[in-house]
Amino acid sequence: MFIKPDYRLTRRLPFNLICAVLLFFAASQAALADELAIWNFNDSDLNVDHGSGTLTSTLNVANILFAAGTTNNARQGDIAGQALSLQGGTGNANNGRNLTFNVSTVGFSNILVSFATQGTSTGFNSNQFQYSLDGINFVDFGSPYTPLTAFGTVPLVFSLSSILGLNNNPNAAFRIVFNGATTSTGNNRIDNVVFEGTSDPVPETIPEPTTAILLLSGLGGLYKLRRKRRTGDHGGPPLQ
Ligand SMILES: [Ca+2]
Ligand SMILES: [Ca+2]
Repeated sequence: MFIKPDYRLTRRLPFNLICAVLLFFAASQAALADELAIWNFNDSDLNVDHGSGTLTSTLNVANILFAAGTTNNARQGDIAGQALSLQGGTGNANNGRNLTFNVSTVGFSNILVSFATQGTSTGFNSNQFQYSLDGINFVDFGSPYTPLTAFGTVPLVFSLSSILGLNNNPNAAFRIVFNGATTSTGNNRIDNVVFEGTSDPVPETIPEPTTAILLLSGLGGLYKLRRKRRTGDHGGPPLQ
């Protein structure tokens, strides 16, 4: 028994394909991650682990160590692994020295910085968070903080949404200045340093007229090809 092909289904194909293509373009514009840069220190170095950014330190290299980390503030399935462990150094030489993170915020606003931290009783206990709009001049943000003695489950969070100059800024930088260490081995661990923000809306891109014509003519060609194949396969009547 001859079964008449459902040509209505075939006729709907171009419209469905056009919708799929337009949805793909829309999705590709909207798929912007909120996390700009993450350091989890699990590979025991200062290189960024997710996203992009750089981390430098003015502490003596001998006092930049790595020790057991935490899942407090861990992202993207990161394990506890290692944490950065900073010591006071001989003569507490590292008091007043810093970690500096350079993280471009281009395309983002409402910048949020968070990390897990803990310290020993003779480690750095008066640490100042700072930000910079030009990567050179740093400004205190909030009061100095004292790390708890254990990582716990709640990270320190610095919400910088009120600092509009940090939005969409290729030169954005962030710093922790360490103070208060009273012994050479007194230490402060830091783990899962996360920089995140709200992705700025991307203007809708409307295809150039020539691009749209090429796209539609390509789809039209595909449509005709499928119709020919259908007709040949089933011997159905010509459609036009
Ligand atoms: Ca870690
Ligand atoms: Ca790393």
